[in-house]
Amino acid sequence: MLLPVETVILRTFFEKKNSQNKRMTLLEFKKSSFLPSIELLSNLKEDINLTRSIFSYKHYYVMYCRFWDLDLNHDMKINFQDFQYFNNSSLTRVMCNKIVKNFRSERGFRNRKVAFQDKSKIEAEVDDEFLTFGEFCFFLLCNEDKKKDTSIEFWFRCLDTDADGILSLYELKNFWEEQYERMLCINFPDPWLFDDFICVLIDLIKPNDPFKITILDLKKCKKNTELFLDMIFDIRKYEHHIKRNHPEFRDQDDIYICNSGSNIKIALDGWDKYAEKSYDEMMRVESRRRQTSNNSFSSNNSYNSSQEQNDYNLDNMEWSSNLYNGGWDDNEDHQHNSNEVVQDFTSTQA
Ligand SMILES: [Ca+2]
Ligand SMILES: [Ca+2]
Repeated sequence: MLLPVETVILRTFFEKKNSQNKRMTLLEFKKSSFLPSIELLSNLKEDINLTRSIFSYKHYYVMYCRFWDLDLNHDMKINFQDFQYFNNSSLTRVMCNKIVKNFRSERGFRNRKVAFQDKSKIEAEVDDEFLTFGEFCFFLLCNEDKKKDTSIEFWFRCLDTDADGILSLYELKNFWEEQYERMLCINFPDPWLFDDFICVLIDLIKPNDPFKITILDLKKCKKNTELFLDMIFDIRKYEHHIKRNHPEFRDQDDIYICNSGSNIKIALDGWDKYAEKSYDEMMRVESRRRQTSNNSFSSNNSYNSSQEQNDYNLDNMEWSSNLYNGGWDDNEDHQHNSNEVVQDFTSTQA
């Protein structure tokens, strides 16, 4: 199966500077975590799933499940319609559209280069708008690790719609308008007007020129850049930032781990934290499903699998129906895929 290999390659490239360049120099390869990860594998005394290296099967599994959730017809492509349902429709439509279009342009550029060298390799699908598995994984890493340079470059390319290297007020307003509408739609507490948002943004980023935000401005203060990005196009993550102001929520939300042979606790962040949480959630759902099916078999318990799926997706339904006028009702297939793939995975592990 090539997909786990693809994620290892992709994660190696994700770490390097200028990740848009799909070639790696020897120096970049030596600086990457590929060789240390290989060394770790050769000395590994514990389950590979307990590591958080680029070879973690658990991390691959989370990526694959999230992809499977959205790829309804399982043709290994996520089209724009399906992509809008990512993370309970958390991203604005305008941003989803921009992400899909940017990947299409990059794919088209690569294909044109290949076609120039070898005309027999022209791909007919060059103009289609979809994400491949590798593109989706790259997006997922950028979405969960917004403080990394690669992610900031990715999101900057999306926001800088005229590609002049500057985020203008006009561009920011185009993205903000939909986010503001969504806040009103779900009765978000204290939605910001655009002028207030810009004042907050300037306080957060402190650009050299308040009317021209550059990528260097964003890279200077990565933590605040993450908040700015979530504020402008990701309503669930923005809400999460607000909730984390409460100590009780923070205590519940934080995840700590101890490396093997050490009692020192390390707080997980970014992609590592997301992967850990997602995996636990999937395993919990699967465990409850198995318990339920055992109970049903032995005592005709009335608690059934559809109720199980509703537990898992209740949050999805509330958000999405508010945001997109009941979109889940028309697309309820989106709610069932994770359970299917969890079953597949656990049966292959058994
Ligand atoms: Ca598909
Ligand atoms: Ca621009």
